[in-house]
Amino acid sequence: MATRKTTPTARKSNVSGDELKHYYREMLLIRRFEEKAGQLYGMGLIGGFCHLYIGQEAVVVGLEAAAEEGDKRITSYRDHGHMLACGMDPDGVMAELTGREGGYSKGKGGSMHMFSKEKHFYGGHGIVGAQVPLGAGLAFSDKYRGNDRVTFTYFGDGAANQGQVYETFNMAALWELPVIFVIENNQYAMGTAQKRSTSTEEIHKRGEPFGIPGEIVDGMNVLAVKDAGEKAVAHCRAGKGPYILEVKTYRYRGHSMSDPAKYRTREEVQKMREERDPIEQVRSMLLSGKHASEDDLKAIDKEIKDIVNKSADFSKESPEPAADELWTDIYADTVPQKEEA
Ligand SMILES: Cc1ncc(C[n+]2csc(CCOP(=O)(O)OP(=O)(O)O)c2C)c(N)n1
Ligand SMILES: [Mg+2]
Repeated sequence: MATRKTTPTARKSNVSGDELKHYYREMLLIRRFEEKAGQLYGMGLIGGFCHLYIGQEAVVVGLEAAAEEGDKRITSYRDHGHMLACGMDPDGVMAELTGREGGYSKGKGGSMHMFSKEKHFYGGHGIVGAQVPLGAGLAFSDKYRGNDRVTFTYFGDGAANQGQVYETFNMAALWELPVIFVIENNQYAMGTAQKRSTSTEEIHKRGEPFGIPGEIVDGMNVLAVKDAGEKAVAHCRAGKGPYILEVKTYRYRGHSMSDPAKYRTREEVQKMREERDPIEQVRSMLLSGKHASEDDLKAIDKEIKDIVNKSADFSKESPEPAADELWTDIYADTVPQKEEA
């Protein structure tokens, strides 16, 4: 089965300034939003678990650039970036983090349990790997309905060692489901480095026994991610079945908010930030290609800061849900029907 490496500098020369600015803005929104979430957590305004996506922004922004209206996405608990990248409202996401009525799950779900039917975002899942069969199920629903939508099913390098992933690979290949399995390989599963937990470094090859093609992608380079995403999407839309993208990335912050980080050195993190940061890469492309000036970038920074501050204000001002909300939103009251041809 074909596997290949994506060139990190893919399409550097023919990318437009507007496209680069779009990626810059989207990645910066995620980064600033997550930094603010970290602050609110420190202030005691966010309860429970909270897993930040800082460092991994190019993965979801690159893949969203390859998606079209109606495509679906589902992911793990490290999910705020995915929500923002698919166009969910930062106010609603932040208010859900603080457990308020204005949140996407009316304050009843929190960080790991948000959904948007409108944006085709199916969570937010706290059980490691659980979203993988669900993602194949979403793809099955599209195949059943006869449309050409694809589902992006994101999971981590740690989750990739779970049995249910391979049961899913088997069914997805057997039924030629339009699902892209995106392995966000940030090199750690909580405090366990990939080399301690995983028998082979090449997770993208794990689809081979099922006939699923896979490739490694430079997840710190948004252009490389978009290119790989477009290829995977074309494969799925053409009815050729599932595709695996192992996107090599890195998380700068702890696994969740309480992480002593004894499993890696400060120097390792610092080196990644200094040499591979996805936002800095786009920033320097914008400046060196004269697509934007320092002042243009400052204006974007300000625009993003305002959006994030507004979401933080909203998340503090929105009231807590009423106690009788405990009894609502438990069962679905409509069953989706097959679309007319
Ligand atoms: C079934 C299950 N086992 C264990 C856990 C505890 N746990 C939460 S995150 C995690 C590590 C997952 O790592 P990875 O898949 O690499 O994702 P990352 O956190 O790096 O994004 C573990 C073991 C869980 N939530 N669910
Ligand atoms: Mg991981």
